[in-house]
Amino acid sequence: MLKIIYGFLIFCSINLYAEDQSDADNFFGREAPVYPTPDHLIGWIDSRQILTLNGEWSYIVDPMNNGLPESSFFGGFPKNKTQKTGMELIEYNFETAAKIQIPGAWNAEDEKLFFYRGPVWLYKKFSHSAKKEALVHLYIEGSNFTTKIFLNGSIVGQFEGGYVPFNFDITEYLKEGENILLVQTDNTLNESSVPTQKTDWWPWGGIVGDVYIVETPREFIQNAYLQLNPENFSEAIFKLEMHDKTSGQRIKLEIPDLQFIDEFTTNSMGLIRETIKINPQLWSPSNPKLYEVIISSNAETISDQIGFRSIKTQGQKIYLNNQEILLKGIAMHSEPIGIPGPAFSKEHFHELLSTAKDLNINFVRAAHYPYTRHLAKVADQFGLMLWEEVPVYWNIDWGNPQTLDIARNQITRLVQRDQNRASVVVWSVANETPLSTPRMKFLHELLSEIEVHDSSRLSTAALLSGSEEQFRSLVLVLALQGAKSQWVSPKEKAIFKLILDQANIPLDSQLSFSLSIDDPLGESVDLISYNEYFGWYYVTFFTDQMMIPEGTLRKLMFEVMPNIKISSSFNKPIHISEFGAGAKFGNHTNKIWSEEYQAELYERQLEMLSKNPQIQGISPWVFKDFRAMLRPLPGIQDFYNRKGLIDEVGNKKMAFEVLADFYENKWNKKASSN
Ligand code: GCB
Repeated sequence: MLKIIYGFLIFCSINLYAEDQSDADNFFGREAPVYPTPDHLIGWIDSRQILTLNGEWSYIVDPMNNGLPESSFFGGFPKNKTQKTGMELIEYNFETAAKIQIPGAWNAEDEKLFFYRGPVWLYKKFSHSAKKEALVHLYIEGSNFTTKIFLNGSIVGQFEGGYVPFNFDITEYLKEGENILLVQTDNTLNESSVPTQKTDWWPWGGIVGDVYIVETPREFIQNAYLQLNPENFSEAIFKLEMHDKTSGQRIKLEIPDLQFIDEFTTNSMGLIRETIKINPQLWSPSNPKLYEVIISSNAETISDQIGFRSIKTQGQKIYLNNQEILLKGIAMHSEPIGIPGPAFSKEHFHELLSTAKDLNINFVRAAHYPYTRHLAKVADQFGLMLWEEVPVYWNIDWGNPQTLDIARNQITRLVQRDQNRASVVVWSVANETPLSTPRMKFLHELLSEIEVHDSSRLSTAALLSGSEEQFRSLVLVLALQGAKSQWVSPKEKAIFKLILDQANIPLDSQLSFSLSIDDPLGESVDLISYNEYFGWYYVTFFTDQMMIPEGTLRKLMFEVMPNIKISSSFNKPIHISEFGAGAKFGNHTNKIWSEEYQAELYERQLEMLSKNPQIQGISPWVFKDFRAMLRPLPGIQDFYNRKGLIDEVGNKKMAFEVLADFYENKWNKKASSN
């Protein structure tokens, strides 16, 4: 039999080779079918009629990507061919395959897959009997990074780009009784994906958010927006959108606690745009008041808990509900405390945020990609302001329209999902992206996309700045400090003096280092955000050049840090979106990687930052040690980025208290106690 197949293969391939190479390629694979893209996002998901598919799924690893219908000669895994007589040749079996928990990442749940980057198939059986008049959708809260979906052997569609929710109408593929859902997730990143190939966090693969079967009426409310009118606190702006542009639909809006009830009718585009009169208590960190909001049509009712607040900047200040506020923040990754893999559940975020609250924060930077919707829901309840971000990170494929589509889609879905969360006060479109014209164009597109959906929050990006020339002057500041210091060795002193001589700087001069954040994107964002690593990375740039031991330069850097000036030519508030140092919990050597070094760096940084009046917010890097492929150092990192204030299981490092004390006792109490 095999011989015949091989004979047939050889015959065909020779034949095809002679005619056309692309036909030959098709013989070994097939032409890729069309994979539809997801539908418009369904909002208010937690109040819909849902069947959860969370729980145990089967999985098969497919490193050669052989299971797709287009890449397999035998039709691929979606056929889900099963043994009937014992004579069928089948080389996979989902029924007997290993099991995994969804939501969850296969590279966290299966040790063998820890470093694996490629396709994995996930399989779930479920029974469902839908109402006749209903539409049935498959909703996935997040799946990394390319996802292909098959239901009962049919192609449902594909979603490119991870972390954000998407849904498909699956009504036509559903069967009464047992259904088989097969999802291929591929966590490979490449130069045109978002994020791009290289990131300082783990590319968790799989379905990393809730999976629901959602039933809606045929004419259903797609999404609705209800937020305070920033111009008038006794008004809210109400926007609603019907699926399929259903016009003339009567919609009732109720906010029982405010005794508000009114009815509206959708226009010819299936939309409502209204200003309503309410007089809510405003949401703030000290009073995170949420109101139940109920929206109903004659076919369905949806509801949510919504807080009302305003956020804006004016000059170099930030205002929450028209009161000046400092953003006392911490940056995070979406990884739970003590559990390997990504954070996805209400419980995960509850624990993360309640532990982070011990830092006396009022703000969290949720870096570098969207987390599941539970984060902002918990933050709403906790009174924590949030920065949400898309994974446009480092140098991505700026000129590629497909890359832009992925990023645009991510920001749109994030905004559509979290537009009613009072906690979300900042949308960030990028992190540390090197300056170039295509980069500017790309990021402007993302900023305009936000503007289309929600202009009520602050926009930002963690910018890059500091020219080579600026940093060269830091060398002189360090040399001057060194030349004047008592503890520096005579040999080192001689080098410092030589450097100063060459630059014509007398020993009795006063020098301090000034950094100006002038990235031209600053023009287009509300908040000038900047990541800086004084005391950690920055000295390593100069050690070779200056021929001075790194230890000496680190010490000098600590001495000069409190006088460093940070400003921006844009008359806007600055947010220091990152600073930090690595430390292994329990390492008390006083050297680099020790808790003491990290704590001292925090002391110096906080002194420096609080002396710079344009800085109105900070979110040090980072709350918890997180998984990172870029961090192999044995015994210290072991593939964790160790800049956490707690380690991966929750042990607090010394710097934790330094920051908590700063926020509680030292940083402009008056303005930030809002
Ligand atoms: C950065 C990046 C962040 C890294 C961090 C670090 O500037 O924004 O993703 O993890 O530095 O630890 O180096």
